[in-house]
Amino acid sequence: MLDNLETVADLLRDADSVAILTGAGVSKESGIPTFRDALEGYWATYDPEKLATPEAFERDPELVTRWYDERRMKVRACDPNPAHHALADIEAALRARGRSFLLITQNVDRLHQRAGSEQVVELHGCLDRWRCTKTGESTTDLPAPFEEYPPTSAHGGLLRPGVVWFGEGLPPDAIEAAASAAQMCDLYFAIGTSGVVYPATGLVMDAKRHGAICVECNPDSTPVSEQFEYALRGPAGTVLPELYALAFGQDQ
Ligand code: BV8
Repeated sequence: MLDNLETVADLLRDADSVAILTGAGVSKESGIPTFRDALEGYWATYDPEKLATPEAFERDPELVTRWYDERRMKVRACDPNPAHHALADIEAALRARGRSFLLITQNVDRLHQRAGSEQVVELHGCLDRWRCTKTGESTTDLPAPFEEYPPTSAHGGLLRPGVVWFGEGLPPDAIEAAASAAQMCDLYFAIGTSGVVYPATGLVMDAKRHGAICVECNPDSTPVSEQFEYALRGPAGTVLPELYALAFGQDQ
């Protein structure tokens, strides 16, 4: 058993309000490479942080929309893994006890929602939603895969992915809900995130400033690991089902 797992399970069972930030590591065991894993195949020579920008789209909309459409199709072919299901189970167990819960994700794959998570805030948008650069209208009702690159809307405008690129502001309602949950919670988790992207990574400082106990779940340490009272050093797909069973298993 991992160090700290029983202690964290006790904290989770007794928490009044829980906020959880997830990153690409939670989807790794679904077969989706993490954001900073070396890109595969054709994309191996590209830096995702350079591709995920308005400048890259401006410079080469065909390249960028191909990359995002390949990721959109890859995600559709993948399924939620035990980490996603355990997070949905934890949410249900806390709700059954009248506790508050928010899942704040940086992920753009919607696997949390496909696993049954309901209280989910998407800080960085999602791969299924694309926006017309001419009208600003966004939709998820799209051919999959696109027939042409860059895809265009019915209004003849270029379609761009409905994600937040580097240098773009996060959806105000999303970051406000996330910051409020971090400030109100008494237990905060960061799961499967490398802790390098802001403002998402900064949420742990909000939680700490307001007295929350903070737990990091990641096989590796991160640049913000010292902000966390507890570390669960293992893969989310193993750690989270064990955490759920220890915290709530007997009562279910
Ligand atoms: C903004 C969508 C301002 C696109 C992404 C301070 C304050 C504010 C901004 C900044 C700041 N400092 C710097 C900035 C600028 C920038 C930033 O943070 N740069 C970094 C690189 C230094 N931030 C921004 O630009 C943000 N915008 O602040 O704008 C503003 C305000 C108003 C008006 C205009 C502008 C926008 C950031 C959003 C960028 N978009 N994604 C896409 O997906 O293509 S971010 C991208 O990184 C992904 O969304 C990803 O989710 C996110 C974070 O990465 P991780 O999820 O952590 O994934 P990663 O691969 O890095 O790590 C995976 C981890 O999992 C690893 O630690 C690994 O050990 C672990 N792991 C592996 N296997 C497992 C596992 N864990 C558990 N279980 C396993 N099995």
